[in-house]
Amino acid sequence: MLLLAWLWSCRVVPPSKGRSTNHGRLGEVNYRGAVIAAGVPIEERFSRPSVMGIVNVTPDSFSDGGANLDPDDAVSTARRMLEEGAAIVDVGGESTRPGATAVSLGEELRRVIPALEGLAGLPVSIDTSKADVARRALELGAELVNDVTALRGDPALADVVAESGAYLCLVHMRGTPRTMQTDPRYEDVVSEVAAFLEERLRFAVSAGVREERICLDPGIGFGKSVRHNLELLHRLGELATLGRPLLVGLSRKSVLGRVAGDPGARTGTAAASLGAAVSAFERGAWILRVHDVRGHVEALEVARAVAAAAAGPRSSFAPGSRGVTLELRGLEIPGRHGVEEHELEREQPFLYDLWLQVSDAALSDRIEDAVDYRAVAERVRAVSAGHQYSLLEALAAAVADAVAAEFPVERVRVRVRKPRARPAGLTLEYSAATVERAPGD
Ligand code: HH2
Repeated sequence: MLLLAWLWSCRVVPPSKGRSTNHGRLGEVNYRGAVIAAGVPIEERFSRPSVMGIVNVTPDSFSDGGANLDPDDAVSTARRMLEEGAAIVDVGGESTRPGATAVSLGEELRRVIPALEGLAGLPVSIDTSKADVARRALELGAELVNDVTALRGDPALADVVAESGAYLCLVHMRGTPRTMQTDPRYEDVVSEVAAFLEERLRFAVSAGVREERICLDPGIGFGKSVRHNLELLHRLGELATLGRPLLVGLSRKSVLGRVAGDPGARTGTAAASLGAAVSAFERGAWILRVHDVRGHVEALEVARAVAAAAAGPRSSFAPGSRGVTLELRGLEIPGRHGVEEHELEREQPFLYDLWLQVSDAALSDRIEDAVDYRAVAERVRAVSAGHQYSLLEALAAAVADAVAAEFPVERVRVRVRKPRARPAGLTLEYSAATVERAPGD
């Protein structure tokens, strides 16, 4: 059972396509159903970072309201965004700016359908909380449903997404657009947003949406003060540990104008948006939802190249690196490691996560070119059983040393987690140590 669960969690991440967006692949793939049917995980469909262009077919969106209300304008804006390097365009017919009032189903359909028809065959996301709008958009070729209510708005939406096999973005929002900015308070905004997204992720999966189709979004500006938004960005890495790609929408939002010194700002500039997007990317964002596509594509391309170069040979797991990464996640092996007396006496579960970077030879699809997962798991068990380690880092290093020395990997990263650690009588979700090794280190 353990082996089955573990094998299921093994994922192969193909080499990056080099550019920061993959709209270039459009010529080769018919997105109207083909990708959905093929079941490509969202992290393979979108390389990191990817840009999502915003096309609001609304009269009242906080920044581009009215600019794309005419379907012809919406279509030409979307086409331009795709030409400029957006991986997808997000078409919405209802503003969710603070204070916005809801629009009827009929009105939302009237706004978005002509635009979606004009974009047939192009990569489109539908920004809606309504099942009927999503259904119609998916029929017209949309491949992603971007729901700012995270499946809490319309009870029928989960089924529509699950049945279609579409990608799904779950967004954190406190309250509704009408009320969300009235004195938002959190004890710890990051852990509360993380707990919410984790719960919505579980809900979506239980409703039949495949986890690998889902991305998560902290919902910048959705029921958050300036400080909350900045803290969420600063600690974005903590949300990345939920294991799903992060979509982040900062573009032109008021937080940027307020940081720039105007306490009453309702928008931020394009330049501030670029800076914020790069910062979000560096902290783990995968897809950036933006109005100004060309600038973001260029800025993020530079940020990606810097991240890849800075990684150098010591950390080839950086975004954009080439090669194949195999992931073995959540391998559970009981052990007696720790500094406390009781830890040495009583077994407790340890979770091992391994990232194995292997050469492109593994793409040959020949078993003899592959790494034998079962043998790796056996080796981890043997290292764990062979010695009682006081410290997680020593245990992680011993596993990494063994795997780097004995398997055909170019690099290995090992994380050892101890769930429900209790330092000083406080409960942690887990404590962990991570070690990277290459053969010969
Ligand atoms: N922000 C807005 C709308 N949809 N979706 C996701 N996933 N993430 C976001 O941050 C997000 C979103 C609000 O921005 P915008 O669409 O530009 O404005 P409006 O809601 O006024 O149309």
